Parts: sequence; structure tokens; C-alpha cells
Amino acid sequence: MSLRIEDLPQADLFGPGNASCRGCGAAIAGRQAMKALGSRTIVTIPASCMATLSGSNQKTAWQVPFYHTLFEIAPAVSSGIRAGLEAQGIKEVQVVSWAGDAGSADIGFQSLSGAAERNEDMIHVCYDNEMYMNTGGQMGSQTPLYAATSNTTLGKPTKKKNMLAIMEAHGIGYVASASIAYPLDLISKVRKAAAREGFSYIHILAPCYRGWNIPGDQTVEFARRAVECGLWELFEVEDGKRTRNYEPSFISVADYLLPQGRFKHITKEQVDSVQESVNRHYGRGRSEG
Ligand SMILES: Cc1ncc(C[n+]2csc(CCOP(=O)(O)OP(=O)(O)O)c2C)c(N)n1
Repeated sequence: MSLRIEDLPQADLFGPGNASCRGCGAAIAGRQAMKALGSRTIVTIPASCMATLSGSNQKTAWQVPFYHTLFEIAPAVSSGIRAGLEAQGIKEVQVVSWAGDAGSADIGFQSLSGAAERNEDMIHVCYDNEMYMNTGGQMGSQTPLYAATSNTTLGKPTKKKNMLAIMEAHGIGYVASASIAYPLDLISKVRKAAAREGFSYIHILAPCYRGWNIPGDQTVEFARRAVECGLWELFEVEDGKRTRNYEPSFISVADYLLPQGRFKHITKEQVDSVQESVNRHYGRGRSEG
């Protein structure tokens, strides 16, 4: 039976009192994921907004042990924690590295790839705001084509790197995409990852209102539009079997892109080319969407 909102625990193991901006997608993702992970969880977080907004020492927003790591090494630190737990015979603890898109796909990629290749018993969550937000909104490999950032002010000329495909190519047991606008899907996926042994990778679209230049109360709405227009597909790959978890309604990509300040310079031809790439991906005709 599929998960229902009333089945979720009331307690928030991440959240109250954190120092995030309003509508912060990363914080919403953290709150949702902790509904699945529960109290026997250890979280490692590299340099990022999430590390900063979590607080420190006695004042952390995590109600579980959390460890702030160097930027490049959260999955390596998680691997070490898992080894330490094993050495002490401690079982049934979830070990989670929780990193931004730069901490996962760019500067943190080597330790992520290494931990996946070793099939460490852990979950890596990438919360993706498509920019390096903690340092002022620079571009990275997860920034989409044409998006303006603080160092691609006229729009990024290259495409978003397909991290889900890269992680799938590691041959790990579980890879999934999620969006903060679909909490039950997100929580089910984290639960599934937690129930498995070995390495799982979950990539969550988690908009940032500052970087995306949208109203602060619209982050969930844009996380929804990204899915509904088909640019962010919700799927999972479990032991090599790929399942699409949601059929989008195919709103036009213009409805997703044009209201965002980071795309304010985008041309009609560019919007059309993005629409065509979505149509191709879903095998839809040229006139659709
Ligand atoms: C080796 C290293 N390089 C650069 C930095 C500076 N730095 C800290 S956080 C950050 C950006 C993090 O971006 P992301 O992982 O996407 O998370 P976000 O800030 O967007 O939440 C950078 C470049 C650092 N701390 N260490």
C-alpha cells in the first residue's frame, strides 16, 4: 500500500529553529527525509547552506548526531562512521551523507564515487538547488542550460550533468530522483533506501528562492512545475530496474522557466529547444507541450 500523510511520524527530527531562508528547499528536504530515517541516524554534511543553516554545538536543528565535514569528503566520513559502528558491533543505524549539488556532483564527487564503488552501507542525499548558494550563487555542473548565476550572468552555455545516470552507472542497488513538492514520493524513496543494505543515492530537487530569483513562498511550487513540465523526472532504479514514479501533466516548460528571474534573459528559441528536449525524452510529438 502506498504511503499516506497520516502514516508519517509527527516528530520532526530536523527543522524547528534552523537558520534557513524562508522557503529553503534544502531545509524542506531535510525535514521530509528525517520522517523516513528516524532517530537512529547519523548525518554528515560538507560545507554548504545545509551545514550553515543547521547550527552548531548544542544548537543544531538536527535531533540526531550530525557531523560537519570538509567539502570534499562527506561520503568518506560516512564510510568511516559505518566502519566504526561495525567495529563496535552496532547495527541498525542509518548513516547518511547529505550534500548540496556541488558537494555531490562537483567538488565532492570523488569521495561520493569512491563510496558508491565500494558499495558502502549508507545513503547519499544530494539536495540540488542547481547552484553554489552558500558562496553566492555560482554555477556548477547541476546548473541547467541557460540559467543565470553570479558567474554566468548571461546564462550557462552548457547542460546540466546527468548525475542520476552517472550514479546508476556505478551499479549500486538504489538510485532515485525526488522533488520537495512530492513529499510522499520522497519519503517512500528514503525509506526504501534505508531498508536496503549497500549504497543508495537520492537526488532531490530543492529550489533556492535567492538563486532562482523567485518569491520565497514559491520554492515548492517551482519544484512542482519542474516535475509537471517534464524537466525533472521522478524515477527510481532498484537493482537495475528503472521505474518512472509519476506521469507529469506536461505543462509547458515556459510556465516553469519564464517566471524565474534566473531565466529572464532567455530567448524564445532557447525555450523552444528546452521544450523539444523534454518532448524527445518522453517521446512526445513536436506540437505537444
Ligand atoms: C575545497 C573547498 N572549496 C571551496 C569551498 C567554499 N565553499 C563552501 S560551500 C560552497 C558551495 C556549496 O555549494 P553546494 O554544495 O551546491 O551547496 P549549497 O551551498 O548550494 O547549499 C563552496 C564553494 C570550501 N569550503 N572547500
